[in-house]
Amino acid sequence: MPMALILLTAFSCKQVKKETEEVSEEMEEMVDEAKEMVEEVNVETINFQMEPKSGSTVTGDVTFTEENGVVKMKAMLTGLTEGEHAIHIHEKADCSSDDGKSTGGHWNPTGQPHGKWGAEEGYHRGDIGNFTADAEGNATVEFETDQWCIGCEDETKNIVGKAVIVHQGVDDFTSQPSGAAGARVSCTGIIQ
Ligand SMILES: [Cu+2]
Repeated sequence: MPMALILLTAFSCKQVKKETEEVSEEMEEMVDEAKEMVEEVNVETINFQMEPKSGSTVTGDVTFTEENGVVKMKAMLTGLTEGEHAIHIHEKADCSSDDGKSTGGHWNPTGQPHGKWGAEEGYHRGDIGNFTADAEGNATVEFETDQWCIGCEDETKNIVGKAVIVHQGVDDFTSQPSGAAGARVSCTGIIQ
């Protein structure tokens, strides 16, 4: 083989190898991009403004985000009295009445007794619990669970069509069926 041909062969082999590497890098990038797109599609976020009830001034902003089978709730509330208050999911997305009672009782699709979230004796799927408002009447409530979903087929998990209710009082986790948490001071329907 003449020297020039040997060199040329060696060069083109190198070139092919380099191109192959470039192509596989490009493919990896495309796969990563596709994965990111799928993740974005799987994240669902819904947001609501809470309205005052029972003569209160309690308003707020509630966001539910579902990602990988877990729903996170974040409620930012203002206009509360300082101290502890209950927050629940109630069964109907109807905040039309002045006292918030148009939302019905606690959302309890599994027919359990009222209780503290996670209690062995049972609890409602809407039994979020209590939170504390500061001296300015503000509170941020964060909660997450895989026992809820946003708009899925499983009616024991689907929070759409229900309501978020903030109470003036504290949930004692024992009084049936509502925890004796007093007046409903803020309300929003969870409507997709
Ligand atoms: Cu309640």
